[in-house]
Amino acid sequence: MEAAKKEKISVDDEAVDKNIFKDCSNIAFYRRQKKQLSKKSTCRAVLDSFTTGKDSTSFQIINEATKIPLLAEVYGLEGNIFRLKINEESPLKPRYEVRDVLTSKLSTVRLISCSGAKGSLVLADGKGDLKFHVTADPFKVDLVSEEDIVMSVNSLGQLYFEHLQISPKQRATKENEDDASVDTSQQENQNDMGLWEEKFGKFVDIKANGPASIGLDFSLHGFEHLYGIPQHAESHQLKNTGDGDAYRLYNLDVYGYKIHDKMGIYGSVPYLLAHKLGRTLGIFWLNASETLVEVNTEPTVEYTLTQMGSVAAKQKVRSRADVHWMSESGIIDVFLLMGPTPSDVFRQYSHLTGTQAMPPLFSLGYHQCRWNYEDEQDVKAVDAGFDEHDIPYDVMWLDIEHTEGKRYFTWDKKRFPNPKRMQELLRSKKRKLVVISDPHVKVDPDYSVYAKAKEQGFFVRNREGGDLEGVCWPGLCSYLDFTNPKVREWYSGLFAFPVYQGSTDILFIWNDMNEPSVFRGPELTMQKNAIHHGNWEHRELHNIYGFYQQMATAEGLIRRSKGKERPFVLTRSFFAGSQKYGAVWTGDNRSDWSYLKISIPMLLTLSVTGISFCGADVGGFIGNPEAELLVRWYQAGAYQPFFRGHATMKTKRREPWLFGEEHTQLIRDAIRERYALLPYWYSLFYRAHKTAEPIMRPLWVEFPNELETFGIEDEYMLGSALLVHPVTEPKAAVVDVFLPGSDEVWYDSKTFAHWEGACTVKIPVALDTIPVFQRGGSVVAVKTTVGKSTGWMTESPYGLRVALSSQGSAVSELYLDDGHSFQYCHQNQFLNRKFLFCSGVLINSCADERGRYPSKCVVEQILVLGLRKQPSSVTTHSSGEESSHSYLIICSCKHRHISREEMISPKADAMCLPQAQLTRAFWWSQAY
Ligand code: NBV
Repeated sequence: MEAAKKEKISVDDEAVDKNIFKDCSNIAFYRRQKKQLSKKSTCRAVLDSFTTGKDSTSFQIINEATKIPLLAEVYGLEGNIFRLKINEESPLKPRYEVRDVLTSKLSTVRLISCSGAKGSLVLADGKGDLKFHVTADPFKVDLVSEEDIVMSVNSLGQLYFEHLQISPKQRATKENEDDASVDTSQQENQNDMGLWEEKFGKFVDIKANGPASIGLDFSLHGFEHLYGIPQHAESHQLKNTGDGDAYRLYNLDVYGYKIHDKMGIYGSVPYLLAHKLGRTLGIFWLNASETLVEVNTEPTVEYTLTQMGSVAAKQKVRSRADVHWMSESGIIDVFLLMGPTPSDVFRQYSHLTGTQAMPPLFSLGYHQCRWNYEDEQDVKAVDAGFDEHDIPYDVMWLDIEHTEGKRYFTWDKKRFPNPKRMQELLRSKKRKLVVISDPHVKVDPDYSVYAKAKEQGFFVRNREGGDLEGVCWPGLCSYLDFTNPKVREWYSGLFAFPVYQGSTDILFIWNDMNEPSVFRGPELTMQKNAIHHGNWEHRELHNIYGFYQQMATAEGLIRRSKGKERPFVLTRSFFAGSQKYGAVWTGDNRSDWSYLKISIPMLLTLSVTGISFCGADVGGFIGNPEAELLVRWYQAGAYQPFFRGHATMKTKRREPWLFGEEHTQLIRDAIRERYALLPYWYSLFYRAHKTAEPIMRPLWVEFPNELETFGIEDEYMLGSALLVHPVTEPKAAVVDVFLPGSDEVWYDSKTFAHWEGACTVKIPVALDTIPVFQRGGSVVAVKTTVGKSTGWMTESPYGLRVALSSQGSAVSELYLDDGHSFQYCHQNQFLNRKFLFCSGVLINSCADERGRYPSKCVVEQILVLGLRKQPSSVTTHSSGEESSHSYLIICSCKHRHISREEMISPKADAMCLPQAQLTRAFWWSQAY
């Protein structure tokens, strides 16, 4: 075991050894596709074969070289989505289709065929303006909206499908072999092309099913800006891929990953978004095998076409983005999300894969982690340190060393002799504990988890049929086969309180190493020919393995509470739809400014692909941050959805108070700022859960009609009200902040200085500055006092920060509930309030009549920014006990502009209500 640890962590300060991982040139299916596509053989759709069924329209596609028929199925889905499935018409055996990702409620719309020109067929849903236009020869599809071709499929002729074949060995023994069924081109250079066997270093991948790869191209007309396909340590906007430099989607454990690189790291969401003025699109490629994505954008060019007399006729060539998807196996199952707006695309994607789970409130607080907190005493001391230094925090984390020899679900008896006592201490502080649970299981017949899983055949198997064994933290391990529903059910049962000895209801879970990480495996992961439930090879589903572990864990936490409590599960590996099960973090980053900086685009990319609850290790996992970097990282992390400090075992201790009083104060301020904003965060999570709006939003999402925003990734919107521009450079004295929107007003959230939008402002920054700007037209709810943890703040009063638009109005919603149970959805126990400021009156009304929740909270402070006239009086009014409406009326008789000083000290102009009046204005608690 010690050897295993050394093997993994000896590289602490070294760059990633990229030779451990493949690049495109080492990937046989990539080489095969490239070679075959260069031959330009075409495909044609057989128009006579078109049949319309209840849900779909299907037709045959024939590749002119192989003559083997493919079957294409087209579905119209509710809400402007097309689904195109292409499979072999009669495969030798079934090909893998991803399960458990799509929500069960997908509703189809009947597509009707309209007449097309000769040699084509047009399908439309009869409702909208969208058409699915199939050209037969060569086969291509155009998606047409209002006579405009928005997207084409296979217009570059890259449809590629390797048909399953019998192996050369079987063929040799088979008499009367049928030559016609063999794609002879695929037999060429067998060794080099990795058809039945592929080598990488000392690893040999023997492929029982032979070559099975697929591919297809998409051209997006008028588009230059593409986003999505996490996870890469890369810019938010996708870059063009040169030769052999595709974005790789293959979940891998890459310790201290290199940044600005397209190699695959921990998770994969095969979903890409494209945006241009007037339209946003999505392409969701539902395939869980290794996938490569090539991207090529051609910007708009204007060129002189002809010389007619003295006048040169200019022609504008539209920009275009080409996207080429290639996967090692499975089928083509692609969803085309037609927008047209960014929020439409978010909603469409959530119809397919679900929305962000509503998290328990505590998980939005600050998390303190380290590999490792040594023992109960250490936990106690760190916990007390937060109180001594008056720093709020919610969750203490324990890494792998808390277990008995890395046997998850157990406790190291020396270090943690009494885990319940430790949890009671945390409970008394209204805090929680998160412990790690990895997917590998130590091979040890005396370890009950191992023994039971072994007995029931719950491990992934090797190609010989035995349990697969690999090396990980505990030494020799087997890996639970989470793709098997029975394994998931059993595993989720392990979290039951009587089964998981020493656990209590304040204990939550962290799934790590679930790519899965296998130390001596190819690319540090599981060999592709390992066998899963249903006899599927690991290659078919590699990218979804971690998804299934988080799914089973979340289910386990729900079950242990008899369905009452919301789970919290953090996962390192993920797939499309992981948002339904909890949070994701960006793995083993480094204590370096460049990693702080890249955390923003990495999180923005996760956010637009549905995973809103995401974060990066604050301080950087590997290395020792200097105080300035640590402070800046806390400031950035305070404004990112998942906020956890974490560090690897070789680093110096770095609890927030270990860097001198000045820095302690700065970190305290950053964390307190996070806690003050909790009502806003919680409301954003509710929106993400209900309507799929991302929480961290790239500027292009909020300002889709402003070209300047499309490439910005050093700042972002938190919801629609706050613009955050974290400082990510050392010794910064000033940051350039772009404030979008020509009709917007922006207020500095600390100084209240304001600017009109559509400009870049130079903001002077000191070490205590977190550049955050409130958008005019918004109301941000805060807590006016901060407690030791979220649990201490349930009854603390609210403040409202009303920032007026140029028209003098503002609006927003505030969501609240008990913060932990499912009562909000089962019993409507929630409150959703709307604040509207208009013509000097702030109206607080109910935004969702179904909700009921008794809250004792009062609003004790209202700050109005941007009043043009000084108020002469401020009164509150409630329309009676029974009513849920109340009003704050600001009367202005003197017509003059208010000075900045007056805004800053609101007492002078009565913008801040006296306590007595406000107590009468605690709308929600009066109403219920
Ligand atoms: O469990 C130890 C670490 C963990 O602290 C880290 O957050 C994970 O990303 N884990 C990886 C395994 C080993 C890292 C060398």
